[in-house]
Amino acid sequence: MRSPADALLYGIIDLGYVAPEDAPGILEKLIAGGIDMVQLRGKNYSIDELSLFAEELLQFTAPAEIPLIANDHAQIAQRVDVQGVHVGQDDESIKAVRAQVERPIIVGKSTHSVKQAMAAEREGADYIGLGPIFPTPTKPDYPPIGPSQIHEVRKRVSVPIFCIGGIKLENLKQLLAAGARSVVIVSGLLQANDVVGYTRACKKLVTDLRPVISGL
Ligand code: TZP
Repeated sequence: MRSPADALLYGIIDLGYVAPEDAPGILEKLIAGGIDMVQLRGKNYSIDELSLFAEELLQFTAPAEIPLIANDHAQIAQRVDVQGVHVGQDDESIKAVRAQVERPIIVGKSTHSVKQAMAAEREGADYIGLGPIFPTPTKPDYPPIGPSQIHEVRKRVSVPIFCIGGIKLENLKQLLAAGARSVVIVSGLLQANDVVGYTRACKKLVTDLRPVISGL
C-alpha cells in the first residue's frame, strides 16, 4: 500500500460532482491516470451510505494499493477497511478519530494557514491539506490563501503537505514553482472531458518537476 509520503497526486471522489452510481467508473479512470491516493467526500450523505460507497470503492483501490481515505467520519473507518480518515478544522480531533478505530489508520487534516499547519502536525496528523490555494467552487466559503505560504509551511512542517483548492492543469506549474510538491485536485479531474488523459497530464507534471521542487 502506498503512503502519503509517496503520494504526489491525491484525487477526491466528491459526491457533489459525481453521482454515486458513476463513482466506481470515475475512480477506475483516476487510477488509470495515476492518482496515488483518493478520498471519498459526500457532504450530503449519511455515514451508512458513505460506508457502503467506501466498501464498493475499496474493490478498486485495494488491488491498486492506493489508500482510500474517508472524509469527516471516523465511524466509516471503524465499519469498513479504508486506510484513513480526513478531518477539517471544525471536526473531531485527531486523537478522537484514532480512538474510534481499532487499527492504525492514516489521519489527515485540512489547514488554512501556517499556524494551523503547525498545530495539525503537533496534533498528530499524518499529512495535511493546505488551502484553498486558489478560489474554488468546491469550497466556496473559504477565502483562498494563495501560493505564497507554501514555502513557510514546508520550512515548519515535516509531514507531507498536499496543496489543495482551485488547482488545474493550467496553474499546476505555477503552483509547483511556488514550492508545492504534492497536490489534491478535485473538480479539475472530475470534470475533465478525458479524465484519464487529464489525470495523466497532471501526474506527469508533478512527477517531472519533483526533483526540481525537492531541492527547494
Ligand atoms: N479543501 C480546501 S479546498 C477544497 C477542499 C476540500 C476543494 C478543492 O476542490 P477543487 O475542485 O480542486 O478546487
